[in-house]
Amino acid sequence: MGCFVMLWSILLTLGSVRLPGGGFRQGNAREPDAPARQVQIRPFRIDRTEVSISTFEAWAELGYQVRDPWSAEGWAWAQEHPGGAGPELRAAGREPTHPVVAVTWYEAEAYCRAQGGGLPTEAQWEYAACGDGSRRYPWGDSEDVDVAWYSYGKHGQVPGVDTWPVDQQRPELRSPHGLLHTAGNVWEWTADWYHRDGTQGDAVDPTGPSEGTWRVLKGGSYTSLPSYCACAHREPAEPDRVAFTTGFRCAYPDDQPTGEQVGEEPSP
Ligand SMILES: [Ca+2]
Repeated sequence: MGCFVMLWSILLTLGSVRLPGGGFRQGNAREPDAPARQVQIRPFRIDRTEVSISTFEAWAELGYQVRDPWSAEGWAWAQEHPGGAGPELRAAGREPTHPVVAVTWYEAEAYCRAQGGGLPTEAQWEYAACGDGSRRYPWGDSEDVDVAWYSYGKHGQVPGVDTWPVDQQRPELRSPHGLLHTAGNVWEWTADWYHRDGTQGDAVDPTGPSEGTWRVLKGGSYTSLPSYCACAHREPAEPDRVAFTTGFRCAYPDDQPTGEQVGEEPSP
C-alpha cells in the first residue's frame, strides 16, 4: 500500500510543472475588484492540467474516509456529505479524461493535500496561467480562438456539461508555462478567501485575506463569456458550492525531488 501511494504520488508529480518564480503584474484595471499590482512569487510546482475524473475517483475510493488531509471544517462537511456528490454526478456523463466537476472547495483542498500539495493561491494561479501579466488570456489578447468557453452567440445554449479532456489543447493556447485550460473548461478553486479589496498593494507570495465567506474561483468555464475567463478576473463562491462548472488543479512546494520539468520563463 505504501509503495502504491508513493508511486501514485510520483506519477502525479510528473504531471506538474516547476515555475521559476519572479515578479509579475497581478490584476488588471478592467477588473473593479482586481487592481493591477506587482507581486513576487517564489518557485513552486503546479499541475499542468485540471484534475481529471479518473485521478479524482482513484483518490475518492478511500479519500473520504481518511481524516488526515482534511481541514477541521472540511472533515465536518465530509461527515455530513459522505462521498460528496458521488462519482456519477462528478462524471456527469463524460469520459474519465475530462475534468472532475461538482467538487466543493473542501474536497479540492483535501485531494491536493493528500498529494503532498495544496490548492494554488490566487497569485500562484494567475502567474501560472498568464506569466508576467502582460496578456489578458494565457495566449494573448484575442477572443477569436477555439477555447472551452461560451461562444454560441446570442441564442445559443450549452449542451450539458460541455468540457474538453484535460490533456487536449492546442499548444498555442496553453499558458506561457505550458499549462492547459487555465482559461475556460472548468472554473478552478484557489486557496484564497475572496474579498473585493483582497488584492490591493504590492506583495510577496500573497495568500489573501485571513478569513471570509467566499473562496476565489479563477479562469471561467465552458458556460462563461470570454471576459470571465480573463486571467485577472476573480469570482467569489461559497466553499460548499457544488457546480457542474467547477473543478480545480493542485500546487506543490518546490522541494519535491522527482519529475523535474522547468516551465518556460514568462515572455518579456
Ligand atoms: Ca480551467
